[in-house]
Amino acid sequence: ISWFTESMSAGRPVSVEIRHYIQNPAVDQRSCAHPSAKPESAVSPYACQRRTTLDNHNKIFTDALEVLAENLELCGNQGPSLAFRRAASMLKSLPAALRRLEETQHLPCLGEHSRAIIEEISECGSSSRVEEILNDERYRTMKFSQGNSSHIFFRQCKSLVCHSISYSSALVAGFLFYEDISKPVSRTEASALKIIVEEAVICVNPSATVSITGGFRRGKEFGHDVDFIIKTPEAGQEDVILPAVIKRFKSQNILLYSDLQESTFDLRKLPTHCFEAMDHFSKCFLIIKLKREQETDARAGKDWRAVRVDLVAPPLERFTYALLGWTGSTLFLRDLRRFARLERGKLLDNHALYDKATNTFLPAKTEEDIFAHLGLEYIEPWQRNA
Ligand code: DCT
Ligand code: MG
Repeated sequence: ISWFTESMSAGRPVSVEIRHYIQNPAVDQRSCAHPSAKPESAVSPYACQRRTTLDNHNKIFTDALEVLAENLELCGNQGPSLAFRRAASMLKSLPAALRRLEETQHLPCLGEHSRAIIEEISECGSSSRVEEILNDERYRTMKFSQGNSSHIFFRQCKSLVCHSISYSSALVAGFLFYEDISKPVSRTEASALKIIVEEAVICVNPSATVSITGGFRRGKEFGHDVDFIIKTPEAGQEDVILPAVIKRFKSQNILLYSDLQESTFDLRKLPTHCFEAMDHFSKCFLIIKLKREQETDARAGKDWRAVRVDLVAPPLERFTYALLGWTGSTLFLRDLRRFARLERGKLLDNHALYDKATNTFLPAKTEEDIFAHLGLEYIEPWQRNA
């Protein structure tokens, strides 16, 4: 365990569990319950069969693997990048820090490259390849210039473009509010936005409700945007609510940018086989002016910041699938769909769950119903941080 205590002592105190082990050398190693120690407590290769909270005990490894993944993404190598993301995600789900390299032997999602990185960090405290990337001009320009904001801006543009908004209008909005939208949104700011969105939605339709989704529903303290899902009990209301909400934001003078995507949802076209694509629900991508508590901006008179907000309004009978999809994380959902298809012969997306064996759609009133249909233990939103 020397590599561990050495590498950990740099940034964090040695964990209680390690101290316990040091103080009780006679303790049978196998009785120190560690997920990788015993085959019967094997870690699943699917993120949807793991509970991944924000309490990451292997940050020293996952940070490094995510740098590698991010660098590959910036170079357009999505496949190899995903392998590093999967490795990091699996390590995040472990209930304790890795103590010995041998513990990785029974762990899934670790390819030759990920293992080599773990080994090097175990022995030297850092990875030379990761250090190289962190010092690389290109990577630094993307990630660190102007206080870490370019990277987030890049993500913002990527996210707007993913949502198939025209590049030019997204870029114009991105540049206009660059400084603000490149700063992370806090949970407090997300709660303030929820009040604003709720007020507008209820004003337009008193029977509609608003729930926060995305990272904040999973318990994150910061996000790059705030995601909301709107539930309308009357059929057809989902198509008219978003234009009305946008109109209200405009009249309140808090709308800085909006892109409304009208619903292209068609029940007859289900099941879709295109799982990575955006869903067909009515949705909008907004930049909203959020009043600050204190005027912290250097430029006098600016008592607000710009925040990216996504709203989605699915038809009532699609709500549960949409809620599950919009809660993420992206990797958790990717694996849930993959598991459904490969292990259960079912097709899951943000619109429906379809059983290929019986050619039927499986109904779900709650997220628990979807997990039950898939024969999976229920995973709470705060355990979906894969
Ligand atoms: N999503 C989806 N279909 C897509 C893309 C995303 O259903 N094609 C879901 C996955 C997560 C959710 O939408 C919100 O997306 P993000 O805001 O990008 O993710 P996040 O987890 O909320 O991240 P952050 O906290 O940084 O906002
Ligand atoms: Mg989000």
